[in-house]
Amino acid sequence: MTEIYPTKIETKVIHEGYDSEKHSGSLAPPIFQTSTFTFETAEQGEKRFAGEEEGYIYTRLGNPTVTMLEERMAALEQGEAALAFSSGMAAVSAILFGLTKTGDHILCSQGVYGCTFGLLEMMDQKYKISHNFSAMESREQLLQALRPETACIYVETPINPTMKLVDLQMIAEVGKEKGIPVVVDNTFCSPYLQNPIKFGCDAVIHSATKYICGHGDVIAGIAVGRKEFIGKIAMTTQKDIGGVISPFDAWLLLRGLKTLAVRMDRHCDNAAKLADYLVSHPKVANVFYPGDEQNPDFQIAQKQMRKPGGLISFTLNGNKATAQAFMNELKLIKIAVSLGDAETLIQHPATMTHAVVPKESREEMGIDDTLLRLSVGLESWEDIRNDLEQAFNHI
Ligand code: LCS
Repeated sequence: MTEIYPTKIETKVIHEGYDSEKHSGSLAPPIFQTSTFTFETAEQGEKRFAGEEEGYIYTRLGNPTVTMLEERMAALEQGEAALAFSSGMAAVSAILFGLTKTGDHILCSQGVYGCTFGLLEMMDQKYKISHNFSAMESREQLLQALRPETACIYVETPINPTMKLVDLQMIAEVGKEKGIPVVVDNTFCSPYLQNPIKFGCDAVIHSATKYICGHGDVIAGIAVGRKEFIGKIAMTTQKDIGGVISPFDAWLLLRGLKTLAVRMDRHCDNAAKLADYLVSHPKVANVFYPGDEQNPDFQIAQKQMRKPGGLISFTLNGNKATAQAFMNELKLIKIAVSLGDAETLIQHPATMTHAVVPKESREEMGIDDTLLRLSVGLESWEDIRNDLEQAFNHI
């Protein structure tokens, strides 16, 4: 189908990976709600297990509805192959365990999602796979942070929740020179805003729970990369640890993806207006938004992101109690973790998503006690602003 027409991402999110002609003309993809697949003969079963014949075996090893999602995601991220998981963390852990062994080292961006931090700590304590963090602000700084045993460069950009950026092209070039795979968690952008593989990175991870789903009703993850690498993950960490997605959740993601482009445009337009509002608000100390021309990462955003995204972090003049009081005054905006939903959500990273990170490490990452993260939703931006305004008036 790719050869016939869909070339632009707005079209691919709707059509890629599904051909209604092969499914009785059903416009919506069927849900293959089955755990296993029958073989015509014992010999056919033997061949499928031996990898000598194409075909499904058991849903932990593959399922047609899941394949549709994987093909769509591979195309959207400009990768060769994709794998769907039961959560973003299942994807992160499958890739990190797949790339490392005892004695190896992982070099991370200056900040990662709290549970990724927890996973890295566990890998260090239980399996002696070490890690450290680098701001990766220049080629020299990155080269200095690498070790002979570095087996993976792991990057979030924008970083959750500080919104700092990492130059993907620079990292990919260093990774290639040194023969170290570069893995990018692209959750904050979705494939509509940023495609790390295009810049030379090796693999992309998503918490599909967020923009890919878009409706706050699924927990899921995706990994995209070269066919050989993804095939190896499928047959090792994914198959044997088993964090696979259900066919129904894969179907919900296929449905959510159809509106990804229009949703992202609205998230981004709303966020740009609200960032302007927050920057000029006297009760706001700092705004962290890659579309702000004063942001030190503005040039990187221009280079690698289609638009600056739907997330804004900001600090308040005051302390933790001020931040919590502000949240408690909000009426339309919901206090919740997660992001990328239709509803505008606000959370307090120091006590929520990044509470597992020790205070000292949180401060190194730039997570202040007054830092709030706003996931701008699809509502009228004026209604969101009015809610923020009335809450500011109460603190
Ligand atoms: N990577 C990033 C950048 C994330 O933000 C998250 C979840 C994950 C991976 C893990 O994905 P999950 O297993 O939850 O699908 N981030 C969350 C957040 O910021 N608030 O709640 C969850």
